[in-house]
Amino acid sequence: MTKPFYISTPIYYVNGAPHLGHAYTSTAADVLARFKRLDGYDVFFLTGTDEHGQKVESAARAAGVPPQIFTDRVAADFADMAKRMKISNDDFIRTTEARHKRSCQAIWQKLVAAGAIYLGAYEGWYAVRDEAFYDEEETALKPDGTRIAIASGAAVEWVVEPSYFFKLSAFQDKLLDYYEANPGVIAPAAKRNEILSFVKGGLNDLSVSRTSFSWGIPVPGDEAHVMYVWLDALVNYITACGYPDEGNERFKYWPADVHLVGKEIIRFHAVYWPAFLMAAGLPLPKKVFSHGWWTVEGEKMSKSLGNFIDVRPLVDEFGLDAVRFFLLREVPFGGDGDFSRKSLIMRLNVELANDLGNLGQRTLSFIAKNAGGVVPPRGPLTEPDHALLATADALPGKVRDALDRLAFHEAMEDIWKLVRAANAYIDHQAPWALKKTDPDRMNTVLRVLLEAIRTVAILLQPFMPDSMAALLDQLGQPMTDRQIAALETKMTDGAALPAPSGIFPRYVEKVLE
Ligand code: ME8
Repeated sequence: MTKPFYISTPIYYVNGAPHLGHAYTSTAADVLARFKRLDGYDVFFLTGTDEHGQKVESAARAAGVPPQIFTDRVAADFADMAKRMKISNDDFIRTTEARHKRSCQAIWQKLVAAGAIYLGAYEGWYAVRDEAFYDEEETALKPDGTRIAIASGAAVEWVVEPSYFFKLSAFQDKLLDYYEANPGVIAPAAKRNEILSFVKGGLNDLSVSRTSFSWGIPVPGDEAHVMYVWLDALVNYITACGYPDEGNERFKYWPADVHLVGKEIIRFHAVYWPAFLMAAGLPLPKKVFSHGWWTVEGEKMSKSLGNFIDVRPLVDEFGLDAVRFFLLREVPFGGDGDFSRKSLIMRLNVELANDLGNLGQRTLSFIAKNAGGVVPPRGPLTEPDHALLATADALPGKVRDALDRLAFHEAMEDIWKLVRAANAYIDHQAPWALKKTDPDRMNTVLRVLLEAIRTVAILLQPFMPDSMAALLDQLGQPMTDRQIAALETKMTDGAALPAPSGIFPRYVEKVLE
């Protein structure tokens, strides 16, 4: 039986259009999902949209359309972005779906039955932009007299309303035990420390319903209340597994192996979510990984600057795989990064066109011209052959290990070490010089190169699915044999190779800056 592997992205708010930040998380999750599938896992990959709450309701009002029509429209745009980025999600959940309402109401009842929910009144600060409550110490007064949340800069307002509360305060020790027993559960380490000190500092009960607006899931038995949008949103991860029907086929995927999130929502995922699950008696996620934030040309993306980048025009201009490659290559995963056209073009030209594109192109066209267009047989191996093949053989393990730690940049760097080593190997072995003097040796050199290129192509499929499919076609690798395990079998002597063509053209900036 294949092992299940469940990875999720956050479900994105539909108050605005999808942008680079959303595409980033989804692409990273997609790379891991694709890698795990290639590595023999039974993967469930979930993404979707977060459609309730005050923020979405007011965006719909500003657009002058009823919230359901508004969310239908924006959710379709998110689904389109996912499709254009070739995100291979197995489901796309929308929190306005009937299955989700049922699931949220069921878990609510579970929490009530467990004695974890009580009726009270909330009085305190609330930031609509973050859909979050803040203690006074977490806010600051600006010189103009308005108050903001220190962490995010979002405006807060004083809210007084009846509210149901979740007894978060009762979960402090249980949460600390959970973190202690599962050292890798919150990553990277800096985030783990941040969450640990937050929880050690003591937890207040959490307001989990609102009465001042109605765009949400009604609280069962008290329909004047809608559920707090974060409770509603987090539950999506089990709704998609069929909750409350725990006998559902999908339930085998729960608990999630990785919830991938941006750094600003780690607290919701690493504190509130496990506490809700503990109260409901459900298994807890195995890992919550938070990545960093992108700025654009040095600026934070914001409504006021109007500098949100939509990835789709970039895909049209540079090609899908170049964009996917850039997103995961440019910054160490977990850290912050900056998007600029200049660095995108640079990486595309240097690493894709020069390093990888050339390696494939010069090897394959040389074989087409000088080795009969077939996989050349290999003779006795020399020291440099062994060295290159040993680097290739060790690579699947290295990439697997890096991706298990969500170190996408490290996986890429390991792959590029082989690409660079293979380019240096061609230069030193100079197959063109062997053509007349020692054709058998030439064949061996070409064969060693082909094996190295095939290793690179198979391992890069999750990052660049289209171009690696094209490269594997050119290597004559059967469609049914492109799993990581296919690398355990050598290529077939004499197998015909189709006519090669370039995969990564150099990008020439059309307009000079
Ligand atoms: O927070 N850089 O939705 P959201 C990198 N609905 N990633 C970014 C980014 C940036 N500049 N901007 C956004 C929500 N992201 C909730 C989540 S989950 C149960 C509910 C990515 O639309 C990043 O993954 O504000 C971040 O966590 C997410 O989009 C926030 O999306």
